[in-house]
Amino acid sequence: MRLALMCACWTLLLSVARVATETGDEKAAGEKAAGEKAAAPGCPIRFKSAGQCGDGEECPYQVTLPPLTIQLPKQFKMLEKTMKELQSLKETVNKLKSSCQECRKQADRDIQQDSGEAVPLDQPARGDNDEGGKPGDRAKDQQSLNIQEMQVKMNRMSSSLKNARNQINTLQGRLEGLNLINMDNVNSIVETKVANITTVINNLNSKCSSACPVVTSPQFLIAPRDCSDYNMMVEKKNGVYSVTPDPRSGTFKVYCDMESYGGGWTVVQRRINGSVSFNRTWAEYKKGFGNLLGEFWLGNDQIHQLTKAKDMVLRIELEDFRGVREYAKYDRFYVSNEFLRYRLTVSGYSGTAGDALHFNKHYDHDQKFFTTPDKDNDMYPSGNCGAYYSSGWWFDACMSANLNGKYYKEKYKGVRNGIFWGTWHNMTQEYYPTNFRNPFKTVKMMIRPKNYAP
Ligand SMILES: [Ca+2]
Repeated sequence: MRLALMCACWTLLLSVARVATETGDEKAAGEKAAGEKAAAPGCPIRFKSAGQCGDGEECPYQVTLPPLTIQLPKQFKMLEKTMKELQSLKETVNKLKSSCQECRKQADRDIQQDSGEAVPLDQPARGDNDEGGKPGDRAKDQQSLNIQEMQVKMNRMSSSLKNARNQINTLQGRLEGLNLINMDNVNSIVETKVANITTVINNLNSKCSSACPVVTSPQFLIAPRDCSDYNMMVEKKNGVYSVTPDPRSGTFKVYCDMESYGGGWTVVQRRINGSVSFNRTWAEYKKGFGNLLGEFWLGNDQIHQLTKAKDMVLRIELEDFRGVREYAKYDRFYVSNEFLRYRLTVSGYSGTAGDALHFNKHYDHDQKFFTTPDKDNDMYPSGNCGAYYSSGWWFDACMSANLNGKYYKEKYKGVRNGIFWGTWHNMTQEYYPTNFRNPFKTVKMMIRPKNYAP
């Protein structure tokens, strides 16, 4: 609540000061001063002495405050409204009361009139036995007629009441009927709609089963994410297929091995004849190079997308020129994106070729970044392993495996920059730089979802 004083009060203070300087003896002077202040325009505050000051007593001055304006919250409007309504109710009640009293008076008057004329109804009917003759018979006849009229009226009223009652009953019946009809309507509408929908669905089903082409599996409606998604096809055939591991990154072609070890393999690298150089730049390894039907690197971006879309296993197939074939399988294989420099995550070895990717604590390719001859992300501080070994790979400092090395068709000496797998069965023979290095005839790196069921 906010109080607003309507007058500027410095004049009041001035007045108090002036009056306080006056002596209490001069009552007239004090009154005059009060008179002056009362006459002052615009300020309704009044200050006047109401008696004489004695020694040690307080002067009996009076202060008359101006009217205050008090602003009340909105809710008080409701109070005002309620009061008004109450007032109008009161008036209505009073009117009703007075009209009631009027009615009562009228009724009393009517009763008095009736009692003056009425005859008890249980008296025998008159006029039939003693016609004419006696004085007052006419009056009696008149009374009898009046009574008959009243009876007729009463009968009419009674029948009217009965009619009204019947009408009320009829209306009540209609109302109930309407309610029932409404519910029935709703039910019937719902039932009709359901029936219609069922019919439509049945029609569609019957049409589809007879006319539509065979839809084998809803998975075919979705773009295959890797070669394993093509496994539902009746004919499992090796070849180039389109995959979409991540719809945002688009579709690209891959070579699918649909025959080896249950099929469903997406091949990420292959060496078969040395027709394609793997001494390539970062940009080339990024988007892939070679020929999907021959030798190729699928591309680091594509490998990232594939290994990100599903948990993948990696299978490496190796064969040397002596006809020895071995494999290494890893239960987990993931390649990060370019921002993380295509870091390799590989673990869970099984196979026959040995775990060359985790050779020992000095040569471990797990969690290593990708390095190319033009981009050094390796662990070797004084040089670029990619440049030294003419390859793009997840070099440590530098390597115990490098499947992207040079393709030698014969054994070679010097820098071990050929395709290399450090746990190969005869590797101890080529330990010294003066010894011959054994080349590999074929290499294949392929991936498949971990939960794949052929
Ligand atoms: Ca380096």
